[in-house]
Amino acid sequence: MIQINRKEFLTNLMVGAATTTTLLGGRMAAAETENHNIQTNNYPLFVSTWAFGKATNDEALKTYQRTESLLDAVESGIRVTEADVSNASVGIGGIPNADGIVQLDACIMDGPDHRVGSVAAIEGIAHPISVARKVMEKTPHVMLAGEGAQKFALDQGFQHTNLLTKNREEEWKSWQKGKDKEAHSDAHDTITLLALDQHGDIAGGCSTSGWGYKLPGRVGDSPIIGGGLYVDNQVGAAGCTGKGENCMRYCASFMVVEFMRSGLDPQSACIAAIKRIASTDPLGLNLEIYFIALDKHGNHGAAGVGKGFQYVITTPENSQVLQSEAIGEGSVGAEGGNR
Ligand code: SD4
Repeated sequence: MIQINRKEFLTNLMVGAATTTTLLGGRMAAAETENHNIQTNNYPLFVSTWAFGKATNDEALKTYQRTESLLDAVESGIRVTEADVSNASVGIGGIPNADGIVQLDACIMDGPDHRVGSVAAIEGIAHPISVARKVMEKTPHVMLAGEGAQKFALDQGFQHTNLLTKNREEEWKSWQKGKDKEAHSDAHDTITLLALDQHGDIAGGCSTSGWGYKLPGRVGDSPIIGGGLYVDNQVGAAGCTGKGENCMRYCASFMVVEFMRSGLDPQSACIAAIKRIASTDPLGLNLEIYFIALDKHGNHGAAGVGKGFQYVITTPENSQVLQSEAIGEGSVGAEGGNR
């Protein structure tokens, strides 16, 4: 079992805090680090998970330039990924659950008013991010799940859509015949999108079909506020992708934002959250979790376990796929120690 030594963890945090002091010392200092600091005139800024987030960000930027609405930008960007049938982990074409039914999770969060809308295990609706937004704007609730979420969507005018594509159905059938009926744990790639405008306002959203061949009714971290996504308009935002169970159990996105509140820059906050979780969890670093984060000033960062992961940064000047910081197995102490 890989565990982090408590003293080592505290030392790591102090290193992170030192980096932050440099960052807080001035924007030029930050620009010289690897923290991808963004100039203040380069807004809006979009940060999303995985390389497919580039199309998401590009659409979000176009929408923002037309509407000046961060929520419109987040919704329209995520809809691009949801509509991509070749993407096996989001929206139509997503991997189904163990019964061969595609169940989707999504949420959206509005920084300035701290409003949230979320849907979980919704079936037969192609754009759960848009349903989540309706939950936020048209109901007094935060989250709708399962049949209730679908009924609400149909009442709001969304069309019933078959989300299971031929390819995914064939794969599911051969999975069913296979001896190994374990859920397809590596078949998961949420789109999570964080957005910041020139006023310092923040919004975010995420959408996923979740863990492939999951138990029917399983809900991941993506629609759970503080788990898969968290936005605090005073501080910044963070989102998680990967094995949702390992984010939900720690309110991981909330944790990243709270680390930023306490002074860490976004990348250090992502690293600190991973190390914090690994320091107490029996899984150690075998967590399969990946974070993106941005702060109110346009600093952004990412980190994941193992090989890390790709994420995308987009501004009006540039849209680029970056490789996150990777927290490798053993890099935070494999000898055990205090938990
Ligand atoms: C889930 N976190 O349902 C999502 C899936 C994901 O990269 O993000 N995969 O657990």
